[in-house]
Amino acid sequence: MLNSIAILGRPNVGKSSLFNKLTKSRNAIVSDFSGLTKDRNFGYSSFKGKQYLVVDTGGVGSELTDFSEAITEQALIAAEESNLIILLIDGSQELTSDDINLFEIVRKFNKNFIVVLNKIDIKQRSNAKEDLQREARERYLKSAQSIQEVSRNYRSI
Ligand SMILES: Nc1nc2c(ncn2[C@@H]2O[C@H](COP(=O)(O)OP(=O)(O)O)[C@@H](O)[C@H]2O)c(=O)[nH]1
Ligand SMILES: [Mg+2]
Repeated sequence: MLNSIAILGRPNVGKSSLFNKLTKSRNAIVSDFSGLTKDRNFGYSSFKGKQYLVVDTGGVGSELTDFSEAITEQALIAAEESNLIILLIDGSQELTSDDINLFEIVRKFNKNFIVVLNKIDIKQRSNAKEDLQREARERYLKSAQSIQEVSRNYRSI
């Protein structure tokens, strides 16, 4: 079966941009307005001779809109069905409680995931990376999980 990668994150962090980059397409609508990606969006990517199914999802966050529940449900289905979750964070902004909640949700899937900080080209850098590392350390220890698990699941930052 094809390995699949699900891209999750709150609205506007750049999920669809990353999807287009990975699939070398313009299939996903990229926009400054949040909430445009409502359903899952599928594409293919190849890397080192292997093919991957890439799944773009709608933004998950606490802001309630007409479709937010359905969007969240679709995103979680994509995560559930994937072999790897990319949790995308906007590195130009400070970490939000929605980022942290999503981090917890993704972690609980108990599958491989990587956290990717996006928008690092924007000059005004934030403390997102450091805060995320601290949150991860504190939460893992609080929930009595081993540090080893941190390094296995929590690879990229
Ligand atoms: N500066 C900068 N802008 C980005 C980057 N990635 C995405 N964007 C912009 O952020 C906005 C939201 O991107 P989009 O891919 O639609 O985010 P999504 O809602 O998470 O799918 C768009 O205006 C993108 O052009 C990045 O790496 N750097
Ligand atoms: Mg999108």
